[in-house]
Amino acid sequence: MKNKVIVTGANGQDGAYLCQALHKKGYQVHACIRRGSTTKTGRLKYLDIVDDINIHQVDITDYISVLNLFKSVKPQQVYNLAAQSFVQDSFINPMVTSKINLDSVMNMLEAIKTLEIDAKFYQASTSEMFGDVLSDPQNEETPFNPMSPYAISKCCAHYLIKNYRVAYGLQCVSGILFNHESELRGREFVTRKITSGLARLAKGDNVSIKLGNCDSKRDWGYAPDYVDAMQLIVEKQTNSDYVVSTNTTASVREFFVLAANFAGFKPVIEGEGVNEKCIDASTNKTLYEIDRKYYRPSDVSYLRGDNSKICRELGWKPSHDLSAISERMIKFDLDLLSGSLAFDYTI
Ligand code: NAP
Ligand code: F7E
Repeated sequence: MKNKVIVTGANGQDGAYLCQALHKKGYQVHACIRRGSTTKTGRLKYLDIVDDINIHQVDITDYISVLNLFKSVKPQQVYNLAAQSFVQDSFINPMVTSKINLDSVMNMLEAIKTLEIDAKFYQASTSEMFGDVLSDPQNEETPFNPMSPYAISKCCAHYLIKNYRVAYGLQCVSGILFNHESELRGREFVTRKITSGLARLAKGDNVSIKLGNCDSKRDWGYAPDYVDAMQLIVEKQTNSDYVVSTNTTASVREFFVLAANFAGFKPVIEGEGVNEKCIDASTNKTLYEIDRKYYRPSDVSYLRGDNSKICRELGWKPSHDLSAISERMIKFDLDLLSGSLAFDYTI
């Protein structure tokens, strides 16, 4: 009989790639999405796996719904990827963020404990937990210093996982993943906002991209690599947490320049602070300007991971550098605009 696996957040960036990878490996995939006025399966459709997996409409903040899902499926593995994952929104909606990112984890751990299911549980922890970093680079031993309601909700969930592991012997692990991007990244995140905006400008639009803090530095990797890491963490059964990163760091500005070159522009940065802008030297077109509305009440200014534990113990390594990631994303966004790809992940 096939191993059964539940993936929450299945139509998110990571969830869709994970469902595809697990299906290819022969797992019976139970994809959990939340109910809406339309059934949102856009990314799963794009990856052409909707008909190969079992889709369940479950709001993970509701304990009874989670209990019923776990009772009916009796999974061997659970990957909890569902989240209110947009840091900026967590300052506007801190309570919803906490309910989705923390209470739902409690619901799932309680369901596994109550039903006495022999399942391995994976939690999507995040480099945002390191926040205003207390050492460099950041690894499994680095203390947390969160800077947003999002990061705080993820820290609490992270400690909850540790507690259920120690107190009840549950097989639950966390991957502390640094930023990872792809063609399927949501458009509100800065990399995709940049590549979709540049594609629009390259096709003749004249409205510049509005950005916030371009000094922010992130350790950016390629999402399918990180989905591979999640599976290694679960399948190798070490019951230990792992940092997943590329060990490099780049600013939002540096990402923009890389992507703008791939989109055919000659980007030149002018000005400082709120007066900073980027001009295309060939056409004099403004590519980006700063809009204070994208500044966060408190931001994480610098992240760089240390992936030595997962590389050494599980044999993982990243396959794409930032240049390759931005090239892929630009190509995808240009193809989308030229109509050669039919893809709408919002439905
Ligand atoms: P994403 O694209 O935002 O996907 C999150 C998914 O969760 C969405 O499909 C969303 O559904 C779903 N969801 C939200 N609330 C729900 C609820 N109440 N019930 C059921 N489903 C719900 O995020 P991602 O980039 O794939 O990230 C996956 C996970 O990794 C998240 O937990 C994120 O916090 C974490 N993480 C991400 C990164 C990164 O760089 N991508 C790094 C570290 C950790 P809707 O589409 O209906 O909103
Ligand atoms: O911001 C700055 C912004 O929203 C990156 C999530 O997947 O990764 C992601 O969180 C940086 C920040 O990602 C804009 O201030 C400048 O410093 O793309 P982001 P994030 O906040 O790092 C972590 C690991 C997760 O766990 C999260 O779920 O870019 N920035 N200008 C901007 N950011 C956005 N979104 N939009 C701008 O216009």
